[in-house]
Order: sequence, then structure tokens, then C-alpha cells
Amino acid sequence: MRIYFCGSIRGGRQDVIIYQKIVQTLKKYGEVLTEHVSDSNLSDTGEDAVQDGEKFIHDRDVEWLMMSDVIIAEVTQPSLGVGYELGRARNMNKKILCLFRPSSGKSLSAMVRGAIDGSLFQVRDYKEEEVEGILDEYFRV
Ligand code: 6K6
Repeated sequence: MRIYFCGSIRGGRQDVIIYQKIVQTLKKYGEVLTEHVSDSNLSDTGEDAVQDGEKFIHDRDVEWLMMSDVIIAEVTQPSLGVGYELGRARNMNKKILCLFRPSSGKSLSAMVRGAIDGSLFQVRDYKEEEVEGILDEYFRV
């Protein structure tokens, strides 16, 4: 199973600890193609982008999206990149789970919550301490 994890980078890194918890849990279920998203050394400044080249990053990430069996996105911290990835993945008819924490006081974009289709595209509101259980449930069915 190939898993593509999406989380905010330039959108802001304040949830990186939660991304790490999610990626550690996802590793029980398959290969996480985008483990770097949970790397606390990755800043939102773009230094890594300069090194790698933004076109390279974009094209590699879209290729990984195509190769992946499932997309897990932590969508609490708004990110243009994550929104873009979700739109592309939806168009590829991928299985997608978006995780959102209402306790943040934020309100999820209607373009994400409104994309729920009762099967492939799911959005789950959760509390931080529930995240492992939610992922276990998602991957065991
Ligand atoms: C590093 C630091 C700032 O920009 C970078 C570039 N590095 C990236 N490397 C790999 N994936 C990236 C990078 N930047 C964005 N992404 C992808 O977009 C990830 O898969 C994330 O899910 C998403 C984050 O988008 P932004 O708009 O929050 O950066």
C-alpha cells in the first residue's frame, strides 16, 4: 500500500507534531511517500525548495499522487499546496481521507468539506488524541 500524506508547509508549520503522529501511524499500513512533510527540520521558508527546484517538487509530488493508493490529508492548517493536491487527487479518483480538528477554532473550506461523496472522498472531524484510532479504523475496513 502506498500512502500519500498531505500537510501544510508554506501554509504554516504549527501542526507538525500532529503530522508526525499521523505519519508514524500510517507507517503501520504501508509506505508513506511524503514522510518529509512531517519533518520538523523542514521550515516554511522555502530553503529546501531552492535546493530542489519548485518544478521538480511539483512534478515529483504529482507523480507520487498518481502512484499512491490512498491520500491522507491533515487539513486544519490551511495550505494552498494541500488544497491543490486534494483537487488533483480527486480528479485521479483516488481514495482520500481529510482530517480536521474543530477545536482549532478554524472553519474548513467548503471546497474540501463539500467534496464529500459518501465513498472515495471523506472528511473526518477529530480531536488530537483520537487520531491513531481513526486511522486504524480507516485502514482496517
Ligand atoms: C520546503 C519548504 C518550503 O517549501 C518547500 C518545498 N518542499 C516541498 N517538498 C515536498 N513537498 C512539498 C514541498 N512544498 C510543498 N509540498 C507539498 O505541498 C506537500 O506534499 C504538502 O502536502 C503540500 C504543502 O503545501 P504548502 O502550500 O503548504 O507549502
